[in-house]
Amino acid sequence: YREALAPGAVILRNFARDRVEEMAEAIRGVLRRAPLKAMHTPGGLPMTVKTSSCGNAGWVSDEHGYRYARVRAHGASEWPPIPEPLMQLALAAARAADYPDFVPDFCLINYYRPGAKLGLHQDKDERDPNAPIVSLSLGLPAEFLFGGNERSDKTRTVWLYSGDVVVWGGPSRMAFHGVKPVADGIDPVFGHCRVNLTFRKAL
Ligand code: MD3
Ligand code: FE
Repeated sequence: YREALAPGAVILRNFARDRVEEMAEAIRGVLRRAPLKAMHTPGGLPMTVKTSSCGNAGWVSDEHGYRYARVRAHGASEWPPIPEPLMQLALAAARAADYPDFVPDFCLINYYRPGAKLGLHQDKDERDPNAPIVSLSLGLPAEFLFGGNERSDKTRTVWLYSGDVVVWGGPSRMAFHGVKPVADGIDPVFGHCRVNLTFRKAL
C-alpha cells in the first residue's frame, strides 16, 4: 500500500482504514473543546475550509497573515492536546515512511463541506523545515493537487480517500499543493464532509 509520490513524499493507502471510527471519535472530542472556525485569508476573504487545532499551538489566519499562536502558559488553553489515538497514528505513519524521529507538536483539522477547496500554497510557517508533515484524509474523497517549489511549476493530481495517509518530507516539503472543490457524496462515517488532519512540528 506504499506508493512513492515524489522524492520524500509517500502515500500510505488505507493506513488508517481500520481506525476511521476511532479517529472520528477523537476528532469530535477536540471539536467540542475547540469548535471549527472559518478563518480569513490575509486578503480578508473567508476560507471555504473550516479549521480547528490541537496540540501546543493553534493555527490562525486573519488580516495580519498566517501564523501559529502558542498555547498560553497559564490558564485554560483554547486548544486541547493531540488525542493519544491520533498521536499514535501519526507516529506509526512517520515510521512507515522512514521518518522514525518525527514527533508532531501540533495538528491542524481542516473541515470541507462539498464545494470547499484549498488554493495552491506552500506550508512554510513551521519552525523546522526538516520535519515532515503527516496528513490523514477522512470522509469524502478529494482530488489533491501538488506541484513543485515554484507556484508556476506543473501540477499533478492524486485522489485521496478516507483512511489514506500522506507523508511529505525532504525535497517535497516545500512543494506547492492544494485541494480541488470537494464533490458531494455520503461517507459512511463522516457523511457529507471531508476532514483532513495534518500533524506538524510547528514550534
Ligand atoms: C505537500 N491541507 O492544511 S494535506 C494544509 O487536504 C493543507 O486539507 C490539505 O494543505 C488538505 O496546509 C492537504 C496534504 C499536504 C500537507 C502538507 C504538505 C501536502 C503537502 C506540505 C508540503 C507539500
Ligand atoms: Fe498545506
